[in-house]
Amino acid sequence: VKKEGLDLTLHAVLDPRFIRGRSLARVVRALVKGGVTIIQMREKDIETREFLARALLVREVTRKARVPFLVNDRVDIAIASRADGVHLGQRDLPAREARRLLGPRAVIGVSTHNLREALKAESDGADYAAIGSVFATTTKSDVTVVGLDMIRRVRSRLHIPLVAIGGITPENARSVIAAGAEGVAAISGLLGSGRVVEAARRYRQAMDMAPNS
Ligand code: TZP
Ligand code: MG
Repeated sequence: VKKEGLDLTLHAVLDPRFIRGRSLARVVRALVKGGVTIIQMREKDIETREFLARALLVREVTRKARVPFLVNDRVDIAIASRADGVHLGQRDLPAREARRLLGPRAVIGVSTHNLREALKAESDGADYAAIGSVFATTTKSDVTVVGLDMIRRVRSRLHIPLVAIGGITPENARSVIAAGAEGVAAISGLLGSGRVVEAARRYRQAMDMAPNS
């Protein structure tokens, strides 16, 4: 997948707590069918071998669907699974180091919470910054809610695309885009119900109707 054409509209984060007993491949196929434009795999409590096995499975499905596949935190898993790139937190490998390891074609995103972190991600060579938590969420513990104002503030100073995360629903997605985000990322809103295709379609409809899309 070429970065120039990278579509950040709807970023699905696969969190195992929201997959539970379901088949990972089926969930990914449903997300793709519903119109997500990026799939990111987030595994916090898993051994490396198992992470790689699951990543290879997601890689297989996303390759066929031509949807970019990113691995959260783990540059090694991204390389081994032939992912398109990584999504890094503030305590993970710095984007600059990830870029050295992955090369110019890899997609590198960084989680940020304020203008300073977003500008640092940009100067480190990230392709996009995620900003959050925009709204309240119970999916991640101890998050700081930054609100729509933070999107406006960061957007006015940042040159790379901005993705909003945290409590984003089809209902509030429009406000996030209006504030300046290029796309949205979601976990519970996409995976929290048994109807993943429909959930993704609702987000897509909201995004397609949003002001600067
Ligand atoms: N980073 C900031 S908020 C968040 C992450 C990973 C959780 C987003 O989950 P949800 O269910 O879309 O609010
Ligand atoms: Mg991380």
